[in-house]
Amino acid sequence: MTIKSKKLVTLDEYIIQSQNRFPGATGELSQLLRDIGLAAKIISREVNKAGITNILGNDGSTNVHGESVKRLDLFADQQLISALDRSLITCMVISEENDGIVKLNSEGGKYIVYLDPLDGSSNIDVNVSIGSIFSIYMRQPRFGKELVEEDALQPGTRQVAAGYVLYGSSTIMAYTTGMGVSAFTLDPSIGEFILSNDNYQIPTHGRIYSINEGSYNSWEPGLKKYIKYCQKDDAETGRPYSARYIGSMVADLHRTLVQGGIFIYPSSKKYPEGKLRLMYECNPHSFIIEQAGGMAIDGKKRILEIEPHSIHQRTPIFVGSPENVKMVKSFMEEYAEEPA
Ligand code: AHM
Ligand code: MG
Repeated sequence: MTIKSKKLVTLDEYIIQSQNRFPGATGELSQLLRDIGLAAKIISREVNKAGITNILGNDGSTNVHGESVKRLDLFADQQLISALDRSLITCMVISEENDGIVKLNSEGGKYIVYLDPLDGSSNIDVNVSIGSIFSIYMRQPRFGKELVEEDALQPGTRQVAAGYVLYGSSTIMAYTTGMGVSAFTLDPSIGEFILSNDNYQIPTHGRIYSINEGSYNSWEPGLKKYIKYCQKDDAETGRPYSARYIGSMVADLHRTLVQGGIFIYPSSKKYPEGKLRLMYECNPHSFIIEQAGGMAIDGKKRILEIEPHSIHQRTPIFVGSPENVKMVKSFMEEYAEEPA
């Protein structure tokens, strides 16, 4: 009797196999990714039973952005930071939930990690997909000196790895180390992330646009015109496009990666600089989308080339299939001088 079975590859096996392709690798980045994978499993477990464990709702405090902090946000923050602290590879963490840098026990560790521990907070209490986001940098030149915030202010092009965990109808972890995008689906029955796609390619053109249209009146003219273009009938380009907006960046970006199209969070009257954070929301997603063949800009230039001036800074973002991003850019250039 021959037994034909598909070889299942776990996240840990995959990370080790990838590391083995680089004979000089120290294994530290691999360990760091495995630490994040472990924390993600713990967070996923809590998210899945949130309604029965008294972990939903507000914590009563506000974070550095003045937003009310949910208990699950804090739980995710603690899990990720303590997982990174345990393996003594990371010297500091910057997280949406903490005002300044968080120095870890290994001040000599060579990695700096940005985290959005639980993104999509407004969706936590209503059982809609949420996610964790991470972005990893090497500590730069001033090795040996005291760690300061400036050490973490590096453009997105210097990310050595980035990824997200989506707690959706299933839990998926996707990451890149600059050699394509791999994704793993959590099999809760065995507690393992199993490889589900090791080379995501975003469609060059997609028929979905994703933006919070409630702010339409305060957008710039070119963006308003682009959204009208998306809604217009045209059989050749498959318009009207469909509108999809979950309100959790991880979920909206994962759909964009798989199905193509465009996700936009522009500047508006309420958020003149855009709402989303450059270092732990836009850079990691832009790295992933570019690695899958997509594009990410702030309206004019590439997100990954923005020189950061602050760890919590915001930026507008237009990200997705290359043809869609080029099209919205051309609309905004064409109507740049028009009054709002
Ligand atoms: P958060 O970090 O407080 O969760 O806010 C970020 C979220 C993103 O996930 C999402 O894309 C965006 O906020 C939605 O904002 P809005 O409700 O303004 O459309
Ligand atoms: Mg967030």
